[in-house]
Amino acid sequence: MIPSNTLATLQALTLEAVRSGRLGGLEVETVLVDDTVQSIPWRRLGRDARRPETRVVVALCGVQTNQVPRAWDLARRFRERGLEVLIGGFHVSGANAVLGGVAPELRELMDLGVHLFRGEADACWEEILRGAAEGTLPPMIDRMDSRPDLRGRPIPVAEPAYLRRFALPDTGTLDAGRGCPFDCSFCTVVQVQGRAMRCRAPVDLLAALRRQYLQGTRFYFFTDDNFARHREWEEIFDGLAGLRREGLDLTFVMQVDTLAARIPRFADKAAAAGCLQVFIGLESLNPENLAAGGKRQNQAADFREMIAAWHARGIVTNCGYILGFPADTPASLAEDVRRLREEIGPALASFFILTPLPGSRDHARAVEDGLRLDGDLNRYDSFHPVAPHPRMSGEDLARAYRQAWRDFYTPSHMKRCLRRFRGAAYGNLFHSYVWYRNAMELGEHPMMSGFLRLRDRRERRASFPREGRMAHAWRQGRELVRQLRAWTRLIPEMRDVWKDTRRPGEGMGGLSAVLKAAFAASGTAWKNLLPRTFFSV
Ligand code: B12
Ligand code: SF4
Repeated sequence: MIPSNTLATLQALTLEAVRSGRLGGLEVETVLVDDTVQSIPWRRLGRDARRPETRVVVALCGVQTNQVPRAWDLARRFRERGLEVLIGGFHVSGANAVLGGVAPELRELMDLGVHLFRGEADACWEEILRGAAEGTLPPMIDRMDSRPDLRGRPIPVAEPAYLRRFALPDTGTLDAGRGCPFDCSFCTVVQVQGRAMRCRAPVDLLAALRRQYLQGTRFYFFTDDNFARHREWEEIFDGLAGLRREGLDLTFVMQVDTLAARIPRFADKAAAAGCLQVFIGLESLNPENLAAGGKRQNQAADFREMIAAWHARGIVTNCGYILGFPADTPASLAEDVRRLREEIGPALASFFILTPLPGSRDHARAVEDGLRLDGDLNRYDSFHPVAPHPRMSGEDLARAYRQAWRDFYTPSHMKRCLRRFRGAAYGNLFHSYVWYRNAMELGEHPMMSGFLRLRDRRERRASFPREGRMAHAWRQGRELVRQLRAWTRLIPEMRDVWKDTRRPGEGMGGLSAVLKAAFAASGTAWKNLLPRTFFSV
C-alpha cells in the first residue's frame, strides 16, 4: 500500500550525484527494485555483472529489524554472484546505538563481505558510490555522529513507474524533514535521527510537489515522525494552500504529536493545506503506561478534546495504540479499546505490540536486565510478542492484540465516523477502512499488507526448505482462495457501510477508490508476480 520513501530518497541522491558530474568518469545506471512488490531481477544483475568494466553494486536500503533475515538471505546470494553489497537503514543504524559494539547478526553480514552503513547518507552518498565502484569501502561506514542538514539536498522522487506498482498509484511518500524533540523509550527515531528538527527548504519542497503533481502524484504520506515540530511548518502549509488555490488538488496524511492541535493556527492551516488525515501516537490510555514509555507529553485526560479538535477541521484521526505496556492485562486492554472507540472516538486506530526494537532505550534495558528476548528478528515487526510481559503470556498478548482490531473496527463505529466527514476526507476514511479491514481479514497488519499476496517459490527464507512446484502451487492456491473468501465477507460489509453513510451526490469517491485500488492491486500482482509464482524453476 505504501511506497518506500527510503528508496525514493536514495534514488534522488543517486540521480543528483550523476547529474552533478562529481562522480568523475563513472557512468552510472540505477535500477530501483522494491522487494515488497517486485521480483529481484537476478538474471539481469548477473548479465550486467559480466559486462566488461562494469561493477554491480547492490544497496539494500532502509532495512528494518524485521527485514534483517530477508536482507541476510539476499546479501548471501548477491555475494555468491560476486556482487558488491551495501546495507543501510534503521536496523544497522539503531542496533547498538545505545549499547555500543557490533551486534552478532551484523558481524555475520560483515563476514560475508557486506559493507554496513550507519547514519544518514544524504551528505556522503557520492563518496559511497565512488568507494563502491572503486572497491575501497571499509566493512563498516559509521556516520552516526553527523546528522546532515537537509536544506538544498535533492527531494525524494518517487517515479510514476514505481508508484504504479502500488494499489493507489497517485500516492507518494516524502520526508519533509527528520527528527523528533521527544524521547519515548520504545522508539528508535531519536537515537538515529536526533532530537533536533531538520527540515528541507520549503521552497524546494513545494517546487518538487508541484512537479510531481503534474506527473500524477496527488496524495502524499509525509513520513516525518512529527511534522508539527518543524519550524517551517507554516511556510509549507501556506505554500500547499497556495498550490490548492491554483487548482492543484494535492492532499496528504502527516504524523503529529498529541499536543499539535494546540499550536496556534496549526490545525486550521493543515486543513487549508489539504491535510486529510493525521496519525497520532496516543500509545495508551493508562497514565502509568504512558509514564513507563517515557511519553510524558501525552495526557490521557486531553485525548478526547484533541481528537474532536481535528475532526472539527474535517481531518480524519488515526491513533497509534500500543499493547503490552507493563500495567496492561487482557481485561484492561479490552476496556481500553472500548473507551478508545466510545469515549475518545478516533476514526482509525493502528494497534501494535510493544517491541524492544534495537536502538531503543527499551531494548538496551532489556539486554542489560538479561530478559529473554526472541532470537528471530523476523518477528520484530511490532505485531508479534518478542519479550516477556510481567502480567501476560505471549499468547495472551497476541490474543488481546487480535481482539483489539476486531473490537475497534465494528460496522457501527465505522458508520458513526464516516458520517462526520465529507468529500475527500470521507473518501480517504472509507478507503482506509477497506484497507485496514482487508488486512484484518488476512491476519496481517495494514503497514505490512496489500490486497493480494503472491510469493515466488525461490524467494523463501534460507532456513526453510525450498518447496516443490506442486506443493507451492497448492499453498499459493489455498491463499488465493482465502483472499477471495475474505473479499466475499468484506465487500457486502463495506457496501452496507457505504450505503448507510454516503450523501446524495457525494461519496462515490469512496467506493470508486476502493474498486480502483482492488483492480490496480490485483493487476499489478498478476503482471509482476503471478507468472513467477507458478512457473518459477
Ligand atoms: C514511512 C515509514 C514506513 C513506511 C515506508 C517505509 C519507508 N522506508 O519509507 C511503511 C508503512 C511501509 C513502514 C512500515 C513499517 N515500519 Co516504518 N517507518 C517509516 C518512518 C516513519 C519513515 C521512514 C523514512 O522515510 N525515513 C527517512 C529515510 C530517508 O530514512 P532511512 O530509511 O533511515 O534512510 C536513510 C539512512 O538509513 C540511510 N540508508 C538507508 N538505506 C541505506 C542503504 C545504504 C546502502 C546506505 C549507504 C545508506 C542507507 O540513508 C538514508 C538517507 O539518509 C520511519 C521512522 C523514520 N524516522 O525513519 C519508520 C520506521 C523505519 N518503521 C519502523 C517499523 C518498526 C515499521 C514496521 C516494522 C512496523 C510498524 N510499526 O509500522 C513496518 C513493517 C515494514 C515491512 N515491510 O516489514 C521502525 C523501524 C525500527 C527498526 N529498528 O526496525 C521506524 C524507525 C519507526 C520507529 N518508531 O521506530 N514504515
Ligand atoms: S514515538 Fe513519536 S513522539 Fe516519541 S520519540 Fe518516537 S517519533 Fe517522537
